[in-house]
Amino acid sequence: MIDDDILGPMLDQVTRLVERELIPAEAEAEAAGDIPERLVKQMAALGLFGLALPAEHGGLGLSKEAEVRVLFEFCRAAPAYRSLIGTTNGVGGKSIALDGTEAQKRKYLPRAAAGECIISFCLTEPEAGSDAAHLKTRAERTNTGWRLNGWKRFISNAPDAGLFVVMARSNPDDPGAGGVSAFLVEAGTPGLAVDPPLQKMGQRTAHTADVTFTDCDIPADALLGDMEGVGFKTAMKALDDARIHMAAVATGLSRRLIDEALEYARNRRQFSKPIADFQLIQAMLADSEAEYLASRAMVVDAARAMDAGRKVAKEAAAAKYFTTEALGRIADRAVQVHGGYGYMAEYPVERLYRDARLFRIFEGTSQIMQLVIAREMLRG
Ligand code: COS
Repeated sequence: MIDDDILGPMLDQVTRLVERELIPAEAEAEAAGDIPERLVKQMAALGLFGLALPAEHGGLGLSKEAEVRVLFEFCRAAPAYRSLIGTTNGVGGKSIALDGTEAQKRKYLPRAAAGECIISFCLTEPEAGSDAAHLKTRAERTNTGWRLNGWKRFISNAPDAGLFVVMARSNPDDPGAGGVSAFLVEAGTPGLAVDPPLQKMGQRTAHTADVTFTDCDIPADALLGDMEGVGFKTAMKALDDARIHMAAVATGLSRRLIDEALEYARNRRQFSKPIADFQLIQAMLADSEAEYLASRAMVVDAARAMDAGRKVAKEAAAAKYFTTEALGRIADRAVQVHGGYGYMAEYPVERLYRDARLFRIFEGTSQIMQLVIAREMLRG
C-alpha cells in the first residue's frame, strides 16, 4: 500500500518544513503579501502540489485518510501556505481528476502536481454564491468550440493560476443545475482577465481575485469530460471531497492556536504565578482541546468513509461545519487567553484569528452545510 511507504517519512518531512521554515516565515510572508519563492519550491519538492492528485497523473496518490493526516500537520502553519496548494488539490484539480477525459488529465494534472500549473476553480459569481446552480456566465457554441462571457468573484489563486476550471451555462433554456457545464481555460487565453488581488480581512498572503470572460474563445476539447450539462454535479462532487480537505485544514489550524495559547498560558505570569494555574484559563484550554479531538476524529471518519467508496455528502458537510465552527471558538479563546497581547500583532494569534474567520464562509457557508446535512438526513 503506497500510504504506508510514504506517509511516515512524508509526515516527518512536513513537520520539519512547518517548524523550521513555514512558521518562522509567516510574518515575513504576510508583510510581503506573498509566500517566499524558496518556500514554494520546498513545498513543491515535497509533492504538496500533488498531495491529493492521483499517482498515475503525477500526484502522490494518497488515500483520503492519508491526505487529511498530512493536512493536520501542514496546516499548523498559517493557512495561506495551504491555500497555494488548495485549489489544485481541491475543487480545481479534483474536478479534472473526477470527471476529466484521459487526455485532459494527462495534459494538466502532472504539471499541476509538480507545482508548475496552479488550478483555480471558478464557480462563484456576483449573484450566485450559495445558490451556485443559478450562475449566469454563458458558454455559447462556436464553429471551433465555445465562447465564454461572464464574471466570476472571489477566485482563490486566480492571480497565480495556469488553468481555470470554469462553470458556465451552456444551455440557456435550463436556468438550473442541468444547464451548467465545466470548461478548462488556460491562463493567457484572449478574453480572460484576472483583476488585481482583493484586499481581505485575513489570509492576505493567499491571492484572491475576480476573473472576467469577454468573448473568450476556447476549443471544443476544453469541455470538461467532453460532457455537457454535468458541470454542476462535477462541482458538487469536487466540493464533497474539498470539504473534507477543508475540515482537515481547519483542524490543523485549531491545533496551532491551542499550542499558541498553551505556551502563552505557561509563560505569562499574573498574580505571581503562570496564568495556566488559573482554572478559568484551564477551562478555555480544555474546551478547545476537546473540540480539537472531536474535529480530528470526525475528519478521519469522513475520510475513511470516502476511501471505502461511500457517498459522503452528509459526512463532508458535517465535518466542514463542525470543524470550522470549532475553529472559530478555538481562535477566539486563543486570543482571550492572550488577553491584551492577543489583540496586538506581535503575537501570531492576532493574525491567525483573522485567518480563521474565512473557514466558516468559503467552500460552502456553515448555513449551506446545515442545509446539506438536513437534506441528506431527510432523504434517508
Ligand atoms: N454529489 C453529486 N451530485 C450532487 C451533489 C453531490 N454532493 N449535490 C447535488 N448533486 C446533484 C443533484 O443530485 C442534482 O442532480 P439531479 O437533478 O440529476 O438530481 C443536481 O446536482 C442539483 O442538485 P440540487 O438540486 O441539490 O441543487 P441546489 O441548487 O438545490 O443546490 C446546494 C444545492 C445549496 C447544496 C449547492 O448549491 C451548494 O453547495 N452551494 C454552495 C456552493 C459553494 O460551496 N460555494 C463555495 C464556493 S466554490 S469553492
